[in-house]
Amino acid sequence: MKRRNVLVAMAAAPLGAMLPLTSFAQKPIVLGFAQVGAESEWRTANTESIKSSAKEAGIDLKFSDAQQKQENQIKAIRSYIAQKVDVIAFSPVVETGWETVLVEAKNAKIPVVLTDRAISSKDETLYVTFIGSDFTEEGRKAGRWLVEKEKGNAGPINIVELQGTVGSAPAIDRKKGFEEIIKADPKFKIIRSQTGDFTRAKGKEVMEAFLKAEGKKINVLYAHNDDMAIGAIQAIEEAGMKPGKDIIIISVDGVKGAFEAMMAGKLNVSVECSPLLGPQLMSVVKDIKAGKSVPKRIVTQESIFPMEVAAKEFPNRKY
Ligand code: GYE
Repeated sequence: MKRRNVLVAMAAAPLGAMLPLTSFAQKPIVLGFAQVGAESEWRTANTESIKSSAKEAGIDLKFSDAQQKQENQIKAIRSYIAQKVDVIAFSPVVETGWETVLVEAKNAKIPVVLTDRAISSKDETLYVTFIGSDFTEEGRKAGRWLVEKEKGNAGPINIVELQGTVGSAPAIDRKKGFEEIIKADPKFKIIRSQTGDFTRAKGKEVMEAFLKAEGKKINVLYAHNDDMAIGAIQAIEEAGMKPGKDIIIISVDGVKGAFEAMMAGKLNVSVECSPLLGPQLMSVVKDIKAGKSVPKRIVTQESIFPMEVAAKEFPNRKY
């Protein structure tokens, strides 16, 4: 600031409260958010959380939907850089390939916040913080639930896996965490594993293929999100089998659709992954603008819901 402007600002500051909105009034913080898409119930709740909490926080939100395509997200980030927004936040659809655009943001001195999904980059100066769940732990919770459930069953226990979007942090980590737990006992076997891209339609389609290939051999389905599990439930019913009984189903997210499926006895358990990241994001954005230091990693607290507690928990669910 020029010396004269500093003096004007100083003189105006104490009067701020008494004055009507004038040119001295602070401009709202502008946040550019590049969303993954609208692939699941989780994502819809996440978008809603970000939009409503921006409004509440008085933050001017620029929002874009990349339809699950990295190139679209990169374009959106570039346009936020060109618009000189105050902060950029995004949920990276996949883990790799972000360096170039993030260096551009860094050179433009625009801080970047990662929400929900992480990137895999050695350069930690490319973003200020990562707010989101511990996906590996979610995978472990799913694995531990299964180990406990199948205690006393000699096996073999044949598992089919519906993976999330190829190369995405939740797909990579939920697989890793689950395998880490079940590999302790060789009776557990993953006989098929394929991506269903986190959508109901793909989940159904891939489950149909699994059923065609393996039929009654399948004992367990592990789906990386509820939407794919819900799609698969349909495929299982259409094949004349009982989801939740003939095939044990484990999924992740804990969205309302999963609770409904659990109450109907068709889904055995859902590991919680909270999409309600908006309020945390807005407070971090404000802290960054105020020059406060923020932790490099902010982990979301979560639980696990077996079908036995679904009816009791359902009224408390917010997404
Ligand atoms: O589990 C899935 C969504 O990144 C945690 O993305 C998120 C995942 C979530 O499509 O439903």
